[in-house]
Amino acid sequence: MVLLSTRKAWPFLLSTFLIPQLLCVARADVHFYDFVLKETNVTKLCQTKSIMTVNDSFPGPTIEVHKGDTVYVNVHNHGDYGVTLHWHGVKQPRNPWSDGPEFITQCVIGPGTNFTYEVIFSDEEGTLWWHAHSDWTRATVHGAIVISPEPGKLYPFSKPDDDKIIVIAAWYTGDLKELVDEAMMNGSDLPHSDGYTINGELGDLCNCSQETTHHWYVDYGKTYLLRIINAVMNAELFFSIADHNLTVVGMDGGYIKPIVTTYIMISPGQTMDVLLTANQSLGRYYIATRQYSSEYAEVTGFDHSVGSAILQYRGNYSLSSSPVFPNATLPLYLDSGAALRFTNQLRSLASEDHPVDVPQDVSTRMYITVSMGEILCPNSSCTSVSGNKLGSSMNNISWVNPSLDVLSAYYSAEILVGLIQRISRIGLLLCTISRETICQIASI
Ligand SMILES: [Cu+2]
Repeated sequence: MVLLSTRKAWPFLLSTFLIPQLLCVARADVHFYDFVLKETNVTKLCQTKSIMTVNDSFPGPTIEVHKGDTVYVNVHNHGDYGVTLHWHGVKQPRNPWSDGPEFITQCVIGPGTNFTYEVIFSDEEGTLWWHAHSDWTRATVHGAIVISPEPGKLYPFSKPDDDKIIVIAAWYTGDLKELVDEAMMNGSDLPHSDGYTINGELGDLCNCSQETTHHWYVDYGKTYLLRIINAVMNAELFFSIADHNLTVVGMDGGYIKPIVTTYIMISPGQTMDVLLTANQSLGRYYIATRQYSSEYAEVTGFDHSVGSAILQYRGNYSLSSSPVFPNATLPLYLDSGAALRFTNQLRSLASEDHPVDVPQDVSTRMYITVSMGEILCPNSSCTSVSGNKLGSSMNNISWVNPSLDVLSAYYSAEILVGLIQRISRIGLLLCTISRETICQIASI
């Protein structure tokens, strides 16, 4: 047997094992973004108000990566209050410090300070989004994350001709921070929105919104990949485009078995990848969204407005007086049947190239109760209808903002335990060396 010296072994090892392996590994890129958080004046529903934005835009900038890339986002807070950002659906294995939920993995990024997030992508592919994670700041501080297949890899469907991002958000005419603070103080129901925006615009069905309606221009015959994001605070939405079929191919950063449908139902925080072929007569068609509520308005009240945008074909033709509306395909508010018919079809793609490893063996069963109840106010003195405060809990424990984020508290506790273990180990060693003299010092 021939032994190689360490120095000689390196080139041999490199050429035999490492270089071919490196060539097989796809190249992961690193991207850098600067996000400047600041207040910006916006006029909607005939009223001007100031909202928190990133880089002056609503919705905020899109992050574009390939599967497996890493992104560094330097967040500069030029706003009036502390905020954190969260990378919704990015799993970030072993990287919890960059996850972002306020008081869970970090304290707020204070006004006048900055913080750099390291966002590590692993098996996500498709569409996700990022958003603020402090109180209700995510209403206006959010944007899309587009994750393309690794370079050289294909989609599990024919390559679309183009992409189109659609971000749906809720609009509140009042100062949202004040409204939420007031509701939290009084323990009353949280604010209901006054309209739904598509890519930042309410659409011409709403007051004072005629001029600013979002238009999406398409070419006849092309197939587009719609990346739809429900960025509203707390409402499920129906979504439909007049006279056009939708083929849902992805959800929450993963692929699904294709669903051909005339509408979707999308939950808050959810994303869907949808193929649309522009194969109808040249003209204008409404893209419309409406809240799905399983409760009657008299119970909680909800936003009855319809958010809209316009799909418009390019070409020479005369425009009809008004675009076609998806009357037949956009379900009504209380249509639970339509909601279930859609959600019952959702299945992971689970193909050889896109496996889904669902654990088959359950080792621990956990019982989790999420509930909403009332916290009694003395003599029903609170201002809500019942005189008490609404309160939510998990396993009967409510959340109170701590002075230190949970992850730091956990990490510090781990360090403390480690330190104590190390000290006691040193103490033990010293005791063995000179039991009589040093042990006394170590135990002080
Ligand atoms: Cu989220």
